[in-house]
Amino acid sequence: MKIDAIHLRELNLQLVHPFETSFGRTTHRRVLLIELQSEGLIGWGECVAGEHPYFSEESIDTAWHVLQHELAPALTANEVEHPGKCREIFARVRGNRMAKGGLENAVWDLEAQRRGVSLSDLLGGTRETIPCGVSIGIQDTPEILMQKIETEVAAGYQRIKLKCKPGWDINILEMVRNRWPDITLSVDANSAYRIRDLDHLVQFEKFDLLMIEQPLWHDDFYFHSMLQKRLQTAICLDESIRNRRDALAAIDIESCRIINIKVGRVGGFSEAIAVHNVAEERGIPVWCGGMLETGIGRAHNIALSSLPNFSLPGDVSASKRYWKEDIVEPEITVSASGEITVPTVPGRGFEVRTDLIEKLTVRRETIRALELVR
Ligand code: OSB
Ligand code: MG
Repeated sequence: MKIDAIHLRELNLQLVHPFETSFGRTTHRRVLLIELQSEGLIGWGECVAGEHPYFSEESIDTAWHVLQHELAPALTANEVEHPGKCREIFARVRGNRMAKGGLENAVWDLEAQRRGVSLSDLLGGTRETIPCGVSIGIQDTPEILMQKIETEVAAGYQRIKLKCKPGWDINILEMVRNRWPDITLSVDANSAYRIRDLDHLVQFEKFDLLMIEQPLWHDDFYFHSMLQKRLQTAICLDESIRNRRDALAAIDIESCRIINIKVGRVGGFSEAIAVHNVAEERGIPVWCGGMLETGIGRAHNIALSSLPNFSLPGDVSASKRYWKEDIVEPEITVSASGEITVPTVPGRGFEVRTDLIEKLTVRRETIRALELVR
């Protein structure tokens, strides 16, 4: 396929509820969307880099820079026979995986339309529906948290994940387990603990958690492996897993027993599929993480979650938990049994509301293919 033009846009969107993790609170999202124009079709991608480089080294501003000056020019200068070729085209740019992922996924989005197949089919998906969980942030009071859990359990979500940090952990888990002894529960620390907290973390065992996500350093395997040896509860790695080789290393030294796959964190669908496959070969279940995406990133997460080894409920939930008005139509909804139906129509299966996007755009840039090289 020939890419004629790449449009970058920044949207400013207010979250319905602020989202707080151990590294900070988000009230608004600055969303970087990528629109690919190719032979009369339009592919969309969402770069999930945050407002600040707190979850990873990237931020929306670094991603914008790398997309505009490196990745988009490289893509328009190349013939792309298959979206899987993007990794090679982007290879000389080190890191910057969220920038790469946003662009690569737009190519997959386009390719699904070109071939007239669903994005799920193109990626190798097999599930008709995906199981959904929710990630609930740190709240101002435990009472507000209890209310939120009640709402989400009543909505049918299959797994509740609580953000935790020192001072918002054992006390909170006691309260939650007293009220809901049987729900599937997990925690995500986003690297809030150190190995010196080992005895403290061992106390999490009594809450019968499905997993403890990324308790230690964001770039660590070794100390997670030490910790996993001391815990019955499974450790799940998020931040630490950047690619297939990381997944292999983490599995081999038993740093984790579960892996969270975020397509942006690993640099796009190709690498996400590679992580999925290596985990599947070694009997390690995976689930799809979220980054407070709009409907575009969410549609892509749904397609990815339809692969066979995504056997645990993910953090992919309904649009209305994040946005008053989502930028896709229909918006993403979750059934009373906590499932999302995977679209079977060609492409991503959710139409992009370009009028609304136009209204929300605060910054834009276009990179065109050079006619000379054609
Ligand atoms: O660690 O999974 C995380 C949001 C922003 C950054 C990191 C994380 C999260 C979430 C939210 O947990 C998941 C979602 O609801 O999109
Ligand atoms: Mg996480």
